[in-house]
Amino acid sequence: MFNKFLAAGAAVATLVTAASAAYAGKDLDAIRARGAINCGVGIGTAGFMLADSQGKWKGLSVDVCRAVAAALFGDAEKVKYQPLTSQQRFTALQSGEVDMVMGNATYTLTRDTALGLDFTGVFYYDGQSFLVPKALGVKSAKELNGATVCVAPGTTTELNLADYFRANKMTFKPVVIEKVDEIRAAFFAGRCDVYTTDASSLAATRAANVPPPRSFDDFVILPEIISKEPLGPVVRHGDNQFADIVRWALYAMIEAEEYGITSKNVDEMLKSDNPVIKRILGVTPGMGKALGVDEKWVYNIVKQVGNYGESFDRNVGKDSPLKIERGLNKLWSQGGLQYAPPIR
Ligand SMILES: N[C@@H](CCC(=O)N[C@@H](CS)C(=O)NCC(=O)O)C(=O)O
Repeated sequence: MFNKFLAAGAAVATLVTAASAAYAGKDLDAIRARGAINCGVGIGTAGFMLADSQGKWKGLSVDVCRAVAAALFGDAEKVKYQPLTSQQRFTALQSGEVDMVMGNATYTLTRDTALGLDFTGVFYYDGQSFLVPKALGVKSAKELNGATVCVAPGTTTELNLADYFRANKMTFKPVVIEKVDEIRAAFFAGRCDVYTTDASSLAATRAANVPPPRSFDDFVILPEIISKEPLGPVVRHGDNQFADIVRWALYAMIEAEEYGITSKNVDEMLKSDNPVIKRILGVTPGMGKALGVDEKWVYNIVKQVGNYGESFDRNVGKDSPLKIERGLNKLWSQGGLQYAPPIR
């Protein structure tokens, strides 16, 4: 009787091994051989993805690339950043120029299917809004009939803009510009009345890009959020194991926040008696093996990058110039939408 169960167990074990071998794809092999991840990011948005004066990339989006590198190589520095415009990003991913795109890519059905890509989660729940000069005296997006609107091509922004104006029986004149720094320059030079994109990007633009003598207070973000923009990491179809690593690197940041594991206390947490924490940090082995990375993968992410809340606060939240509220990006246990499936 017992032997029967053992035999059945052995058969399952063989199946599992065969399945994981089949999923180890060529992208992951190439990344391992190269010793670094090629991460596509934006051109430059404060708090999310911006190279400093030393050329070091920083931000909440950048931290997800770093987390993937920490999981894969035990070293968050093993990333090569490739700045891409909204028009270039998905082609660069399809052609293999980058392994993942980590910026402000909205998770949509067509991108996830017809474009041959896979979204692995949502690192920031965003929505589209409008930035206007305060001097315009506009208080609501409903007052924008006839406005000239600066917008980037190849974006959900462009599509939502048309839908919103049509639905509200208003007209607008689009000024379509590919590079984000040129859009901002056009907007601040008055070539358009309004700049529309994700509210996060508008907050960054308002906090970091207003040319003097005007400042933050001379601009307002209108209250309407006209769309859902769940921003996620994106990979190509075809390498499930790499997709899994990208997916779980972000979940690990979120799960670490939920369990109170921070970059400051992670060494202390290694001594925790909590079985969940022991499993997350690899003190009880198994999770690393299942994912095909070192058992210390979450430890390395949290130690080198921080948990999701730490990264949020430091880059875009209360400890940053942007001061964005956590809002929808609070953990589910605090009324938000950030929810990681269990690491078990
Ligand atoms: N969530 C939108 C993103 C829109 C987008 O990429 N906007 C550009 C131009 S406004 C941007 O913010 N780029 C930031 C950067 O390149 O740093 C989408 O996926 O289409």
